[in-house]
Amino acid sequence: MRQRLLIAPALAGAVACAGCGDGPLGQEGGVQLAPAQAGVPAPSGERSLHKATLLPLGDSRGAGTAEMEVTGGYLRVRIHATGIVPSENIPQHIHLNPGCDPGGPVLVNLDARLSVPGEAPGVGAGYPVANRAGELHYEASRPLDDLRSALNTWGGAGLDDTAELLAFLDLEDRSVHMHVAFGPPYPAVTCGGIDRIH
Ligand SMILES: [Cu+2]
Repeated sequence: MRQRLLIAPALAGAVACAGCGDGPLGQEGGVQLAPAQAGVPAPSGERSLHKATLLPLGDSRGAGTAEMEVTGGYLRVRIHATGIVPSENIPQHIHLNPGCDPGGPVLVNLDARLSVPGEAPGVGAGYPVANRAGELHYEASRPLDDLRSALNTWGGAGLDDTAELLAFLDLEDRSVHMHVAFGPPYPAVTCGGIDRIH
Protein backbone atom coordinates (compact mmCIF):
# COMPACT_ATOMS: atom_id res chain seq x y z
CA MET A 1 0.00 0.00 0.00
CA ARG A 2 1.54 3.24 -1.08
CA GLN A 3 1.29 6.37 0.91
CA ARG A 4 -1.82 8.44 0.33
CA LEU A 5 -1.36 11.56 -1.72
CA LEU A 6 -1.91 14.98 -0.29
CA ILE A 7 -3.18 18.03 -2.12
CA ALA A 8 -1.34 21.23 -1.24
CA PRO A 9 -2.55 23.08 1.84
CA ALA A 10 -4.87 26.03 1.48
CA LEU A 11 -3.26 29.38 0.92
CA ALA A 12 -4.14 32.56 2.72
CA GLY A 13 -6.83 34.58 1.00
CA ALA A 14 -8.64 31.59 -0.45
CA VAL A 15 -12.35 32.10 -0.71
CA ALA A 16 -15.07 29.91 0.73
CA CYS A 17 -17.61 28.02 -1.37
CA ALA A 18 -20.74 26.94 0.45
CA GLY A 19 -22.05 24.97 -2.50
CA CYS A 20 -18.83 23.04 -2.78
CA GLY A 21 -18.80 21.25 0.53
CA ASP A 22 -15.68 21.33 2.61
CA GLY A 23 -12.70 23.43 1.68
CA PRO A 24 -12.36 26.89 0.22
CA LEU A 25 -12.91 27.47 -3.46
CA GLY A 26 -9.93 27.38 -5.73
CA GLN A 27 -7.17 26.66 -3.25
CA GLU A 28 -8.41 23.78 -1.19
CA GLY A 29 -6.46 22.26 1.62
CA GLY A 30 -5.98 18.91 3.25
CA VAL A 31 -7.61 16.79 0.59
CA GLN A 32 -6.69 13.15 0.86
CA LEU A 33 -6.84 11.26 -2.41
CA ALA A 34 -6.23 7.60 -3.00
CA PRO A 35 -3.10 7.06 -5.11
CA ALA A 36 -3.17 5.69 -8.61
CA GLN A 37 -3.39 1.92 -8.48
CA ALA A 38 -0.09 0.18 -8.82
CA GLY A 39 0.27 -2.60 -11.35
CA VAL A 40 -2.16 -1.17 -13.89
CA PRO A 41 -0.39 -1.04 -17.26
CA ALA A 42 -0.37 2.25 -19.10
CA PRO A 43 -2.90 2.09 -21.93
CA SER A 44 -1.50 3.22 -25.26
CA GLY A 45 -3.07 6.30 -26.82
CA GLU A 46 -5.48 6.88 -23.96
CA ARG A 47 -8.92 7.97 -25.13
CA SER A 48 -12.08 8.54 -23.18
CA LEU A 49 -15.20 10.66 -23.25
CA HIS A 50 -17.04 11.67 -20.11
CA LYS A 51 -20.22 13.68 -19.82
CA ALA A 52 -22.18 15.47 -17.11
CA THR A 53 -25.73 16.75 -17.42
CA LEU A 54 -25.85 20.03 -15.53
CA LEU A 55 -29.10 20.61 -13.68
CA PRO A 56 -30.22 23.76 -11.85
CA LEU A 57 -29.70 24.13 -8.12
CA GLY A 58 -31.67 26.39 -5.80
CA ASP A 59 -33.34 29.27 -7.60
CA SER A 60 -31.15 28.94 -10.68
CA ARG A 61 -32.50 28.29 -14.18
CA GLY A 62 -29.07 27.20 -15.33
CA ALA A 63 -28.76 23.88 -17.15
CA GLY A 64 -26.53 22.32 -19.74
CA THR A 65 -23.94 19.69 -20.53
CA ALA A 66 -20.25 19.29 -19.88
CA GLU A 67 -17.99 16.96 -21.86
CA MET A 68 -14.54 15.90 -20.76
CA GLU A 69 -12.53 14.25 -23.52
CA VAL A 70 -9.10 12.65 -23.30
CA THR A 71 -7.57 12.30 -26.74
CA GLY A 72 -4.32 13.00 -28.53
CA GLY A 73 -2.47 13.65 -25.29
CA TYR A 74 -4.90 16.39 -24.22
CA LEU A 75 -7.74 16.85 -21.81
CA ARG A 76 -10.42 18.91 -23.54
CA VAL A 77 -13.51 20.22 -21.73
CA ARG A 78 -16.59 21.70 -23.37
CA ILE A 79 -19.57 23.21 -21.60
CA HIS A 80 -22.78 24.50 -23.10
CA ALA A 81 -25.31 25.94 -20.69
CA THR A 82 -28.35 28.19 -20.71
CA GLY A 83 -30.07 30.21 -18.03
CA ILE A 84 -26.74 31.62 -16.81
CA VAL A 85 -26.43 35.20 -15.52
CA PRO A 86 -24.93 37.25 -18.38
CA SER A 87 -21.83 39.40 -18.33
CA GLU A 88 -20.19 37.83 -15.29
CA ASN A 89 -17.24 35.46 -15.05
CA ILE A 90 -18.89 32.23 -13.95
CA PRO A 91 -16.69 30.07 -11.71
CA GLN A 92 -16.83 26.42 -12.77
CA HIS A 93 -14.87 23.38 -11.71
CA ILE A 94 -14.55 19.62 -11.64
CA HIS A 95 -15.18 18.73 -8.01
CA LEU A 96 -13.91 15.68 -6.19
CA ASN A 97 -17.21 14.16 -5.11
CA PRO A 98 -19.32 12.09 -7.53
CA GLY A 99 -22.51 13.89 -6.51
CA CYS A 100 -23.56 17.47 -6.02
CA ASP A 101 -24.39 17.76 -2.35
CA PRO A 102 -21.73 18.31 -1.30
CA GLY A 103 -19.45 18.54 -4.32
CA GLY A 104 -16.32 18.51 -2.21
CA PRO A 105 -13.14 20.42 -3.01
CA VAL A 106 -12.02 21.43 -6.49
CA LEU A 107 -9.98 18.99 -8.59
CA VAL A 108 -9.61 21.06 -11.80
CA ASN A 109 -10.58 24.67 -12.47
CA LEU A 110 -12.63 24.93 -15.67
CA ASP A 111 -10.99 28.22 -16.57
CA ALA A 112 -9.30 29.20 -19.81
CA ARG A 113 -6.36 26.85 -19.27
CA LEU A 114 -7.71 24.06 -17.03
CA SER A 115 -5.61 25.14 -14.08
CA VAL A 116 -5.44 23.27 -10.79
CA PRO A 117 -6.06 24.58 -7.25
CA GLY A 118 -3.14 26.69 -6.10
CA GLU A 119 -1.99 27.34 -9.64
CA ALA A 120 -4.77 29.84 -10.39
CA PRO A 121 -7.80 31.15 -8.50
CA GLY A 122 -11.11 29.30 -8.40
CA VAL A 123 -12.99 32.48 -9.35
CA GLY A 124 -12.36 35.57 -11.44
CA ALA A 125 -11.35 36.72 -14.88
CA GLY A 126 -10.11 33.33 -16.04
CA TYR A 127 -13.67 31.98 -16.20
CA PRO A 128 -16.16 32.21 -19.06
CA VAL A 129 -18.96 34.73 -19.46
CA ALA A 130 -22.47 33.99 -20.70
CA ASN A 131 -23.85 36.05 -23.57
CA ARG A 132 -26.78 38.41 -23.22
CA ALA A 133 -29.17 35.53 -23.82
CA GLY A 134 -27.71 33.71 -20.84
CA GLU A 135 -25.94 31.10 -22.99
CA LEU A 136 -22.50 30.03 -21.90
CA HIS A 137 -20.22 28.25 -24.36
CA TYR A 138 -16.85 27.17 -23.10
CA GLU A 139 -14.00 25.07 -24.40
CA ALA A 140 -10.51 24.61 -23.03
CA SER A 141 -7.79 22.03 -23.43
CA ARG A 142 -4.47 21.24 -21.83
CA PRO A 143 -1.73 18.72 -22.60
CA LEU A 144 -1.96 15.79 -20.20
CA ASP A 145 1.75 16.08 -19.43
CA ASP A 146 1.27 19.74 -18.51
CA LEU A 147 -1.73 18.95 -16.32
CA ARG A 148 0.19 16.15 -14.61
CA SER A 149 3.10 18.49 -13.97
CA ALA A 150 0.76 21.12 -12.49
CA LEU A 151 -0.87 18.58 -10.17
CA ASN A 152 2.57 17.49 -9.03
CA THR A 153 3.75 21.06 -8.51
CA TRP A 154 0.65 22.54 -6.90
CA GLY A 155 -0.94 19.47 -5.35
CA GLY A 156 2.04 17.28 -4.51
CA ALA A 157 0.36 14.50 -6.45
CA GLY A 158 3.53 12.58 -7.39
CA LEU A 159 2.14 11.34 -10.71
CA ASP A 160 4.76 9.57 -12.85
CA ASP A 161 2.91 9.08 -16.12
CA THR A 162 -0.38 9.54 -17.96
CA ALA A 163 -1.89 6.35 -16.59
CA GLU A 164 -1.33 7.60 -13.06
CA LEU A 165 -2.77 10.97 -14.02
CA LEU A 166 -5.96 9.44 -15.42
CA ALA A 167 -6.35 7.21 -12.37
CA PHE A 168 -5.88 10.27 -10.16
CA LEU A 169 -8.42 12.31 -12.11
CA ASP A 170 -10.85 9.36 -11.99
CA LEU A 171 -13.33 11.44 -13.94
CA GLU A 172 -16.31 9.09 -13.67
CA ASP A 173 -16.30 9.58 -9.90
CA ARG A 174 -16.38 13.40 -10.01
CA SER A 175 -18.89 16.18 -10.62
CA VAL A 176 -19.00 19.48 -12.51
CA HIS A 177 -20.28 22.64 -10.82
CA MET A 178 -20.96 26.17 -12.01
CA HIS A 179 -21.28 28.89 -9.38
CA VAL A 180 -22.61 32.40 -8.95
CA ALA A 181 -20.07 35.05 -9.93
CA PHE A 182 -20.17 36.90 -6.63
CA GLY A 183 -19.26 35.58 -3.24
CA PRO A 184 -18.29 34.14 -0.95
CA PRO A 185 -19.88 31.68 -0.48
CA TYR A 186 -20.28 31.20 -4.26
CA PRO A 187 -23.19 28.76 -4.13
CA ALA A 188 -23.46 26.36 -7.04
CA VAL A 189 -26.08 27.20 -9.67
CA THR A 190 -25.76 24.04 -11.74
CA CYS A 191 -24.24 20.66 -11.07
CA GLY A 192 -24.01 17.24 -12.59
CA GLY A 193 -22.28 13.98 -11.79
CA ILE A 194 -19.86 12.77 -14.46
CA ASP A 195 -20.44 9.53 -16.38
CA ARG A 196 -18.11 7.79 -18.80
CA ILE A 197 -19.57 7.59 -22.31
CA HIS A 198 -16.70 5.65 -23.88
CU1 LIG B 1 -16.92 24.59 -8.07
